[in-house]
Amino acid sequence: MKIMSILPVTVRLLGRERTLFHNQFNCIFAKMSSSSGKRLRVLVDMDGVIADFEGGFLKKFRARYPNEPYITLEDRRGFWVSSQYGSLRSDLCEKAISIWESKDFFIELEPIPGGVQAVKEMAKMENTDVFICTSPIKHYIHCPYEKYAWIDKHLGFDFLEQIILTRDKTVVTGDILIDDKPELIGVEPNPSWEHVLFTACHNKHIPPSFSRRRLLSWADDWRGLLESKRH
Ligand code: DGP
Ligand code: MG
Repeated sequence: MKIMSILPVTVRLLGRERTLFHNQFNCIFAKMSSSSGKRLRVLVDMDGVIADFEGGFLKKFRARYPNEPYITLEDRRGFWVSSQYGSLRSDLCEKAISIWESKDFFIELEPIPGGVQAVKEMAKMENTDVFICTSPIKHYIHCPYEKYAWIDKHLGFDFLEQIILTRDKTVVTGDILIDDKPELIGVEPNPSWEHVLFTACHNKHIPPSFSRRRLLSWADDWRGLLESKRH
């Protein structure tokens, strides 16, 4: 009986030691390589890049408000879902917000095809550090917890070390930030990263720009993109 009650604690502690060892090893290794300046730091956004926020929203909006008008993914324009719903009819703005403020919204988001696989693969690449850089909504009762739970579920427990939760990504340093939000603004006017726009239903109509590269999907050449930043 006693052994049975001690066992989960022991397993938890062993899990923690394994993580600590893994991190210490990574830190030492990171320092060794960074002295030669070769490590690449990749920041990957979550909603709209590896987790299907737009698809999850539309599915739950239609289920909760079956008699209300909605915007198909084809017709989505602009980053802010609530703004577009509000312009359809003013009360739809609040109804839209109620969807992502609900329990289980973030944890139940489907992975975007190829995203989880790509992140796992890049994390295994030599001289590469990958972080999930994501902005939680300010209604914090469910969202931050569920973002952690989503990463645990899809990328594994050890990947929890790689999460950066911030509402201002400009203060985070990195070589590249793969993000579907067209405008990333914050207190730092010159962020260290190159913003690569990940194509999403709300941004696909934005005309091509010389100054900003795109990743069309995870089937696109993300390996080449990373390689281009190593030189
Ligand atoms: P990120 O992908 O890290 O840029 O996070 C953006 C967050 O903003 C994500 O949780 C989705 C959420 N979001 C999308 N549309 C709206 C909106 O109209 N209002 C608010 N408050 N949040 C939104
Ligand atoms: Mg996003």
